[in-house]
Amino acid sequence: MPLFGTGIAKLDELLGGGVPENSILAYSSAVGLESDVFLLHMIYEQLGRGRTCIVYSNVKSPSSLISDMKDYGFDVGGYQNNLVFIDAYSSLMGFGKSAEYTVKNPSDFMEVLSMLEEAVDKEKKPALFIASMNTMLDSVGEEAFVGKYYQLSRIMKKAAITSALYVEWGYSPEVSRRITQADCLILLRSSEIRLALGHYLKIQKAGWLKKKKDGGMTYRVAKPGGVIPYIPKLLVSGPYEAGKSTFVRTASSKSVSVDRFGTTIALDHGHYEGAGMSAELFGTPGQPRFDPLLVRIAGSALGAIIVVDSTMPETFERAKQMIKMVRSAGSPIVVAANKQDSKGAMKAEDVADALGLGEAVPVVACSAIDKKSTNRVIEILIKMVLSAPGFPETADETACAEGKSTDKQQEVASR
Ligand SMILES: Nc1nc2c(ncn2[C@@H]2O[C@H](COP(=O)(O)OP(=O)(O)OP(=O)(O)O)[C@@H](O)[C@H]2O)c(=O)[nH]1
Ligand SMILES: [Mg+2]
Repeated sequence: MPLFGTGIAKLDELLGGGVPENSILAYSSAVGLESDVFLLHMIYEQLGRGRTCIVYSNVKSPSSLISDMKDYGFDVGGYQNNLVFIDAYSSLMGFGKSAEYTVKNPSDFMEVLSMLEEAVDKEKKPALFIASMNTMLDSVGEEAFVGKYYQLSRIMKKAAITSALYVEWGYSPEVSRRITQADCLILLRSSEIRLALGHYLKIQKAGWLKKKKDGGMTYRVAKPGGVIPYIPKLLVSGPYEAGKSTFVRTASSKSVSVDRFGTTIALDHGHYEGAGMSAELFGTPGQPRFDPLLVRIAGSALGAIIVVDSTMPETFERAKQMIKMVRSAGSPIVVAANKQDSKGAMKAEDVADALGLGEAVPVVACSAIDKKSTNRVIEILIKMVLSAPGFPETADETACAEGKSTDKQQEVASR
């Protein structure tokens, strides 16, 4: 069964490779997010694979949609022949005909349906995109929409793949029921409680996945770039001289560290990019006088790396103490058994035994001077972050329940 890519590699990964043929993929977005970028990603992806894309455009004119795509870096100039618009916007605005298919009266559901069907039949197995299902709903009225949804659904199923966007302006239960009939439902949200979390998506439904997926993906939207999987904060900490600054420096494309006589006296900061993901790394100094800072950053980070010097077992007690502090914040932790390239370094398994942490905290062999090695640690942590049960809602709820949100908001505000 062929799988259709969303154009966002990390999301495809979460979906088990993509969305199966003849599925309806619905993005259901909170109000006020740049959610149409998800459809634009997929249009660009499918055009790139040589597939004809039909776009039902009822929020913008086809030309402004094309110019939006260009802003995100999706230049469709070479694909004009495979990009077919059903313009349900221009007639509404009194602009006249601008596309191959123009809906004269977007509030006439019968006209909308017959034009969609005509286009889908003519193009033979196209990908179909409904740029805004809620605008369609508003135009035709709820009664008609609910009453004839089965017809719309039948047409959408004729396409090789359909993707539709809903912005949640508040639906009746009847409408919600239709939306949740989609084969794949992805919720787009922004976090109000944990401000540093920014935007995230959550896969609410994807029937073809054998195992129900927990978790989701945090992201940011960039022009160009579109949806970029993004973790706003990962903590890097550990005992004195363990290699935290080296870790952040090696792992980052850009990094800053404030050192005095070789020891860090302020935060290390670096920007990580790898495996279709980017993240901000924040390193705290190791001395106990900075512990309040450690606890504070752990509280707003989505995951933590504790770097330990595998040649210095005498520092493990301190490492355990730090892990305990970070653990109380509830985010996933990975221990980097660092300096594996040094003589006398204990193996990761032995470091794990000595720390006695159990399976929830993996101990990964690492040499902070080697980028492959730092990337491996970060990738393991990111996997844990994205698949944490209920993520990222749980993070919010935990923060809320623990009354940390004010703290977090203050911290973010003061950044
Ligand atoms: N051989 C080897 N040396 C390392 C490695 N990681 C760090 N070092 C060295 O260990 C020393 C301490 O590294 P830093 O990165 O400054 O450690 P830190 O944890 O930031 O130290 P503080 O900020 O002072 O707590 C430096 O001399 C590094 O070059 C490693 O993987 N292998
Ligand atoms: Mg340092």
